[in-house]
Amino acid sequence: MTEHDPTANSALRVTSEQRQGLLELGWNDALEADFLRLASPDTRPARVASVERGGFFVVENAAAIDAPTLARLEGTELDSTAQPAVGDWVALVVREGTPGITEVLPRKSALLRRASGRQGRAQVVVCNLDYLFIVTAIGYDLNLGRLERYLIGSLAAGIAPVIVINKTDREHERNAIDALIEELGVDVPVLFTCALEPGGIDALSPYLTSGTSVALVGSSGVGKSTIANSILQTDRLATGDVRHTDDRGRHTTTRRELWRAPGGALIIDTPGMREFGLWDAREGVARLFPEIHAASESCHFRDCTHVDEPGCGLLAALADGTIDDDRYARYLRALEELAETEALAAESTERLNARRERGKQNKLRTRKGSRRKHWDR
Ligand SMILES: Nc1nc2c(ncn2[C@@H]2O[C@H](COP(=O)(O)OP(=O)(O)OP(=O)(O)O)[C@@H](O)[C@H]2O)c(=O)[nH]1
Ligand SMILES: [Mg+2]
Ligand SMILES: [Zn+2]
Repeated sequence: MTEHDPTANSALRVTSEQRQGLLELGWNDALEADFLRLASPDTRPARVASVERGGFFVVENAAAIDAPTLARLEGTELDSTAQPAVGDWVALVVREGTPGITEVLPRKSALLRRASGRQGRAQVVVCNLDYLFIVTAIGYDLNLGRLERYLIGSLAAGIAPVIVINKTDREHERNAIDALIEELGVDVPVLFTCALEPGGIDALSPYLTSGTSVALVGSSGVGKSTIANSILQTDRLATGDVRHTDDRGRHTTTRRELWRAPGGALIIDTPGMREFGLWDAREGVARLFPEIHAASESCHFRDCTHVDEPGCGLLAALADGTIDDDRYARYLRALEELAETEALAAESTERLNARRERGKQNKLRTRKGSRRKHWDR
């Protein structure tokens, strides 16, 4: 007798025809191994193309992107970051004609940000990306701090960032932009585009190979959907005007959506973000400021805040000029923001636990109460 080998019938679980369709969506051997190991035998793989209030639009091949299936999540409720997000790979089952998601396959990467509101919760922006196109535009949006936040998020998620500076047809000083990029001080590709001109996005081509997943993120109005339309060679994505006074867009795109480009890349357009709040991104801060992070490793106190502690490696490096004042200030600001979010998150967890505990107590009380009523009768 041989032992049960879950991969033995892989040919039956993912047919070659299915696999062909999945490859067009970015499927690979590692995903297939995870799927065979984790998903129940009556399921098949699919990718989340968009999320609606009532469920998740999933696709099983590139053609289905135009007519995705609405599936719901089955079984126990997952916490918010474990819920399927756009770009996720899931296991799909059809029960009584209704498609359901039974499993979210392990994510290769997930871009997280702090959800808007005071609660201190995380939000998954997109999953399983090869590249993150951080889009900004010549004009008011061009800003060092903004770019840095997206870079930190991207580096923390393990997604290769690419800075895209759009609207090069506008009047601009190339020197000033080069200076800004230099100030960023990271070795990240910076590409220039003009989404309105034919050939204006050619610089993106090397990143858009078949099966590659790319998301466009950035402020409203910088031209994400215009770029996506140009990549997809359509005009299906809505685009909108910007205000003349400050270049701000009108939040034309309202949901994240995955599309397949003619060249085979998977493109995710996203709604403009007012702010990219950092979440769980210490790793990203360390990668964006490697020289400062390295100096901090020699701090005497493990929880050193690098402000006035004795034996601070960072203050020493500042004093002897090995690290830059401005970068030090930006590094500290990022860490402060992360500490603030962590404190908020801890508070909400505490509140949630207290509420759960109260709920349990109330249930016990009503149960006791109803029993007593029984006896009284
Ligand atoms: N001058 C110029 N305008 C552009 C360029 N690309 C896009 N636009 C314009 O910028 C405006 C906003 O473009 P969208 O593509 O809707 O911007 P978005 O980033 O998708 O905005 P949201 O969906 O609101 O997040 C539109 O009027 C576009 O025509 C460009 O390269 N140059
Ligand atoms: Mg848009
Ligand atoms: Zn220190």
